[in-house]
Amino acid sequence: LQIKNALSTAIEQNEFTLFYQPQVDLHTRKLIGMEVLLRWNPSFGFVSPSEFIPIAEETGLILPIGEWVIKDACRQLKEWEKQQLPKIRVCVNVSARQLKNRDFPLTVKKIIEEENVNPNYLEFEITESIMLNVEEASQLINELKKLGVKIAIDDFGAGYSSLNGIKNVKIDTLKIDKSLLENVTQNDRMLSMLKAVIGVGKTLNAQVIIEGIETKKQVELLKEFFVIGQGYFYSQPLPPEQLHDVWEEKW
Ligand code: G
Ligand code: G
Ligand code: MN
Ligand code: NA
Repeated sequence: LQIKNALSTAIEQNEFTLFYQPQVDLHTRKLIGMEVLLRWNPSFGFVSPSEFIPIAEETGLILPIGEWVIKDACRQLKEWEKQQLPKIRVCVNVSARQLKNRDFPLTVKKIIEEENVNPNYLEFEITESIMLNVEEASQLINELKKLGVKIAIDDFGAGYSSLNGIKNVKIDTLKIDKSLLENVTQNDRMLSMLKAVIGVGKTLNAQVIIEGIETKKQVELLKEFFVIGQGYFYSQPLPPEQLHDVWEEKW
């Protein structure tokens, strides 16, 4: 109950911040984007998103919170543009609950206009589970794509891996779940599976992101597949004030 109450006033109390985790092209070694990860610091201490996001979803608070996240990420995008940094995209996680709200595309359109950002640099990460209703999901994705924003399928290969769900929609990015990276450096069978899933992404003409890269060895192994990497090997998620160096980094 305490968490619920605190969550309902978290926006007005300025308790949310956004952290950003770099995404790096393994081949060109350039920074191409950042995943946006919400952080909450209420007066009683840090609460992890895996704890509060489910509560926000149950209570419906994910709607105003999600809107705040998109807005703040767009403001950050604008700020980087002002600083004339090389262009990168920001990738915002969205819950099924947000996507099921009929007004979602309109809300996104309003934010893009108000914050005056190029929608091509805004990507939404959605999980495959929303693809369970393929018809509805494809319609929504197409509506979002008309605004110029990009769509990524998150956590691909874990949970509901429905190829049926993505076969008819034009997705921009396939993010392969970190569980598929486990043991790839020791286990040929795991590597073959990972390669096959990368192949799915390529077949769909999507950019492929491998999540959870933690070692140099994994990078060496994956380089030849022309994928994008994200994970602690490159960087933890960081607050904006600690991100200055990531543009100059030799990845
Ligand atoms: O760093 P990490 O512990 O942030 O994230 C835990 C989980 O919370 C991940 O599954 C991530 O997708 C989710 N998450 C992080 N930020 C957001 C957000 O802004 N919105 C939603 N819906 N989920 C988020
Ligand atoms: O569900 P989603 O993929 O959006 O969540 C990403 C989650 O993975 C976040 O909690 C983020 O902090 C975490 N993460 C990012 N990089 C790594 C990594 O290299 N290893 C592990 N184990 N987790 C990571
Ligand atoms: Mn994600
Ligand atoms: Na993911």
